[in-house]
Amino acid sequence: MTLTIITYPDKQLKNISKEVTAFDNTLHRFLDDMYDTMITCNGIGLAAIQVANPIRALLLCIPDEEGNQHRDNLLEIINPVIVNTDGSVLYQEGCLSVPGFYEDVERYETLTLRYQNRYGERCTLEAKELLSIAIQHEIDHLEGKLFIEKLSYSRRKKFEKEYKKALKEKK
Ligand code: QAP
Ligand code: CO
Repeated sequence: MTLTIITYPDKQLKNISKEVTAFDNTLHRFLDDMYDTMITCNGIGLAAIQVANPIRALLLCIPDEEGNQHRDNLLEIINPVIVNTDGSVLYQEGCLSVPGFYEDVERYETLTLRYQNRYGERCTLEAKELLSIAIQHEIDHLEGKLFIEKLSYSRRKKFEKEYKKALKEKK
């Protein structure tokens, strides 16, 4: 089942998501619905708050070299904590909750992540390249932050202008 993605400037996107404590069937069904939603909407990452559920859960499915996504590469990340970071990189990011807008954002180049999987088992992963960037983008959602908040004043102005124009044209 696909869920509805909420988009900027919906205030719910500012909510701080809560720790997951129940690793039960309700969570599993919700994660499955998040996956259907992410794939249907052509996303590589999705945080639970983007479908209006303020829990610390996110999905990532990074495409292979040919640009294809495989369910085997799906990461279901719950209660994540970044424990180590190194370097910095610029990458042109987008977001399913900010459709049609892409801008360069600075992120850590590599990181170590501790998290739980859908069964509550504790996991650790080392991330670099697009996975590292995507993890940071999605964890920001859990803190109520969007990538547009990391833009310089002038780029944020450019965003507000373009986005408002696009919203008007949609209606
Ligand atoms: C977050 O973003 C991300 O505007 C995931 O019209 C972004 O999946 C991680 C999307 C960049 C790392 C680097 C955006 C789809 C998808 C749009 C997404 C759109 C359709 C964004
Ligand atoms: Co996003």
